[in-house]
Amino acid sequence: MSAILQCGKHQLDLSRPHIMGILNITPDSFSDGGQYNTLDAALHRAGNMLEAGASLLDVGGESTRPGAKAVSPQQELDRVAPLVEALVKNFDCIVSVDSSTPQVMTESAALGAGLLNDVRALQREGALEAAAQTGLPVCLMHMRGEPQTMQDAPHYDDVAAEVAAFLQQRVDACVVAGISRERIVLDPGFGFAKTLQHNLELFSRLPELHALNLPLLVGVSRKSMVGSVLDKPVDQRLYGSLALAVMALERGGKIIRVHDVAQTMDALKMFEAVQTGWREYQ
Ligand code: 8Y7
Repeated sequence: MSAILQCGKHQLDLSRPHIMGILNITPDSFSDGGQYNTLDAALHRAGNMLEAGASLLDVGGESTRPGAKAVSPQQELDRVAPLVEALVKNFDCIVSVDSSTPQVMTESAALGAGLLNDVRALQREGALEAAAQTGLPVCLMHMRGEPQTMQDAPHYDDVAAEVAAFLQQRVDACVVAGISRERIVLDPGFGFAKTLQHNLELFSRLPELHALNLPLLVGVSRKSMVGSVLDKPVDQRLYGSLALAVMALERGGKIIRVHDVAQTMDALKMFEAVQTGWREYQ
């Protein structure tokens, strides 16, 4: 596995873990009530996340929350492009674009984005080709069906094995399309077409996904698996999310996708101090 992910003009050193800050601009983004839907507010929030230690910022214009309305490619582009452009202009950071739309991938890359994050693992018509053309790395996430219907009784005989098989199949499709393994990050897709039990089992079996020998991205921040276990609403899921972030790091996760960057950074620093840095404290 390559230790360096070349994200446009930035390099991400994957011998250490990183935090990806979530910068949602969808008006119906579920956990911040859409309050950051203006450009200025998003830039302000971006600056705070970077100051707190985020290595990447994930920008998305389509809500993938179960039951969310679909947006047209043009609407998505109109939401995403101005923010990608402004982030690239104002900050020296890796901008990740959360999109399944070929047009958005192409435009975002031209504007200086550094990573393509696709919850549909480049399965949309034209997505593999568009992503390949950009030369950017891609994050392939596991999901079944579409966000609108994915929570309608998902079934697996063996959730970890089936997620791994799906991801392997998407890696193969990428390689055929000209996206080499050095450009691929994998994500089990917590909360996407999975029951609470599936999510918990998949999380506990995260190390099995290392058999694919590619870096893992984990996104569990404020998700329903935290809410269900704790019986808490979305604004009270920070401590549960931090617990899972540390467990993801322990299980080899390399990029942790979160809303609460500063808090997760403290957890990540403690993990790293124990993991590799203890000699420095002698
Ligand atoms: C994930 C994601 C979301 C995730 C990756 C939310 C866009 C739902 N979750 N992308 N996107 N992995 N790669 O709660 O887990 O943030 S949206």
